[in-house]
Amino acid sequence: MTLSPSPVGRSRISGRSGRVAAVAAVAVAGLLAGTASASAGTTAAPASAGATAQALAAPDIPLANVKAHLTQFSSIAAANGGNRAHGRPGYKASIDYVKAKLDAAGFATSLQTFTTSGATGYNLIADWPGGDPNKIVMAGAHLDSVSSGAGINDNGSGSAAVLESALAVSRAQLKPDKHLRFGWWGAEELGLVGSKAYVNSLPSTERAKFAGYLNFDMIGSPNPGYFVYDDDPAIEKTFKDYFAGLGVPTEIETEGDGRSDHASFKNVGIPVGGLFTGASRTKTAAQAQKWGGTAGQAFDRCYHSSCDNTANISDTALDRNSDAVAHALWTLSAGGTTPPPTGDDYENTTPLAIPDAGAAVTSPITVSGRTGNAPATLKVSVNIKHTWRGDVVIDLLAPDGTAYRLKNSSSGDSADNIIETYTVNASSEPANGTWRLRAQDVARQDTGSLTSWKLTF
Ligand code: DTR
Ligand code: ZN
Ligand code: ZN
Ligand code: CA
Repeated sequence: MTLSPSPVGRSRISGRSGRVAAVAAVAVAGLLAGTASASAGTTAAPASAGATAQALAAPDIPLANVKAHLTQFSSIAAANGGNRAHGRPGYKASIDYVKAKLDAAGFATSLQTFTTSGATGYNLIADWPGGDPNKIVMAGAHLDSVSSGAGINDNGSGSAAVLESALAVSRAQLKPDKHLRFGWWGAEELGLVGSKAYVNSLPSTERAKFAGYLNFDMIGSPNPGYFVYDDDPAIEKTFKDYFAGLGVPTEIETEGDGRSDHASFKNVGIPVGGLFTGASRTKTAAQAQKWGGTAGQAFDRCYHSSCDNTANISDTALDRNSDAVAHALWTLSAGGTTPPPTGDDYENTTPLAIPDAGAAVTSPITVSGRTGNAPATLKVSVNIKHTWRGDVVIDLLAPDGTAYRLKNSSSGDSADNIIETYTVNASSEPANGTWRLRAQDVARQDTGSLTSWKLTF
């Protein structure tokens, strides 16, 4: 029988902020490239439900978990002379904290030592077992601070986001096509020393196995900008598509190469990319117009200062960037980089309002000229803008009206937007005919609209 979404009870003070908070994991992924045009169809008659879909996209990274790591880094600094700098006890304590989390989550970890400025430095490398060992996707962040403070934005933010994304890989027991590796670097503040030591330790045969290195250094600046490294085009597009899906404009990171650990990888020909929310440069009026925040003020007024503490973080920036880290890992470690052949995709890009706590709406795609049934792995890519995505129930309706539940409502999932690719076993359905996406907002307040959706056979 068709799952009938029941009105979701909730207490709320006003709008989304007053709702009862609850954590719900909702996956997010960019839409696939390449489309065939679709013609309009007619509204489907309701019918019995079918199988549930399984999302193939990154989970939401809980901001609370990322901030808990920042709290730990802050405590470590407080207990060790006020910093987590290279050669100081606070740095090794930071390494030990991160390593313990990863060991407990099933990663294969190793510590790499090096010497600089008369002190031993440490890199932490963590491999997620599985995936093609000849295609490595690596995410990294420097873990050291400057000696003047705890380094919570620089670079606790990047370190915590990469750590929590790795833990999300473990929670999901992800089985990516490519091999996932993670790195936390020492002595970046002394001149990218740790990451250079790591890359130099790799024989050329190992370097050739890297499909990409993703760098995250300062991704929670209190007066944030949203900068994407403009190095490898595929990596850059992955990040830009993600933020476009959130409706957040991005700019190319222009502080120049060599400013963080991705340079060590780029210098040996490994494709790189990454995210940055800004340091001591000043936010312009135009940037404040598109991103909010304060024009004429530095993106991070506490850059390399003692006030780079847990108050020196924008939760919104840290949340969005942490989710972007996970999105990039899931996306770039998945199968081949070639999109499905054009002609197997059918897309409807006609926007459709989803009435708040109202009737379901449907958007049609008519498929013709195919033979036989739809595949067991029919991909349904959905792009819905909504200010409280937990309100929305989504079904795929086959041409004969059979409904396949893609997403249930989840009270309290207050995050924005649904950008997700579902996989549906539609092998019992003839491919040709008019398929429909049915969306319903089942809770009052907060509303949204379908931007586009796509079928990939
Ligand atoms: N060098 C980094 C901060 C930094 C400055 N510009 C960029 C551009 C891209 C990433 C990081 C940075 C540090 O102080 O750690
Ligand atoms: Zn720094
Ligand atoms: Zn940094
Ligand atoms: Ca609503």
